[in-house]
Amino acid sequence: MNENKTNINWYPGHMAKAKRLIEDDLKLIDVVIEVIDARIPISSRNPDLNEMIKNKKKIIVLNKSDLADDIQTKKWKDYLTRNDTTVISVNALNSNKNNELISTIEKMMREDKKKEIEKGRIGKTIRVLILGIPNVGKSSLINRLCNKNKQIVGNKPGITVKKQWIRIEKNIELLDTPGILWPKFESEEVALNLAYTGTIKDEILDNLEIAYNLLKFLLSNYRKNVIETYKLENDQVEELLKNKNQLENENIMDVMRLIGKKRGAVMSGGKIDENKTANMIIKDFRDAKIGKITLEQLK
Ligand SMILES: Nc1nc2c(ncn2[C@@H]2O[C@H](COP(=O)(O)OP(=O)(O)OP(=O)(O)O)[C@@H](O)[C@H]2O)c(=O)[nH]1
Ligand SMILES: [Mg+2]
Repeated sequence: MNENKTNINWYPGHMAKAKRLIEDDLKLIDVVIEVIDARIPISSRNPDLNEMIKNKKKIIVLNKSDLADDIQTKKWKDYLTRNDTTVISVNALNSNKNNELISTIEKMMREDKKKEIEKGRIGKTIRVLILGIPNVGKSSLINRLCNKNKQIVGNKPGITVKKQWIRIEKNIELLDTPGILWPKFESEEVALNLAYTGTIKDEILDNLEIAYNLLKFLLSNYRKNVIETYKLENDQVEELLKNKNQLENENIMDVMRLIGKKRGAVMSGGKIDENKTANMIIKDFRDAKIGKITLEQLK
């Protein structure tokens, strides 16, 4: 990313505040659901939260699995499963995994419930904390689980601004929370992954640079998808990428301009509108128009 943009403030004050508010409620929580993005299972895990939730029962929800590569999602599911962590892949816009998620919560709490009953307490509410980075689908998941559009959702980060309890079954309550990032990303790769998927506000990013890096990844890992989506000629793309007379990044920009031309992103005078093309590629990726793509891949 260029220098001006690397110093962007993607950890606004409300995130630090949200983290403190969640910490206040932790003692009430029985189970933590960490919602992550199936397209970026590592970059979408907030390292700051591990310490906070280390003694809790955990479920990892690999959300947006409808947008991710199915083979990769299966691999990530196995990779992330632990003794104390169950992993479920879902599409929060579709309710067919609701029962699996609710029965997993109930199964995890079975022993505790038995103890409560022995003590003469019946019907204790199970309290579940929903955590995750912005725009990952926390509120959408809650809406599916309660079969109502109770929570406001939206395709940009920072939609939920306060924590809120929502009862989904007679004895299960969920706590929706604002998406939280961490103050310093470990690498440029993590920052880019979060930018591609719409976790960081688009207004503070350099879209041309984001689209360039995304296209570079797609051309190495999902070239066939790119060629089919934009109806390009394989030979022409190969030739542009092999051009030794200029730097590799210019070769990739040539492919981007070719895509712009194909899609009619042309300015008066015939020059390709690079910004428009960049925004289109980012949008096509987010809408899965280029296919089901996982950005962090397991072998
Ligand atoms: N395709 C797809 N889109 C999803 C899925 N889950 C959520 N979305 C979309 O992702 C966007 C963000 O969803 P939200 O539920 O608002 O995300 P959030 O995690 O609550 O975001 P914040 O409140 O900003 O932290 C919305 O446009 C949803 O429609 C999913 O599984 N698949
Ligand atoms: Mg939300």
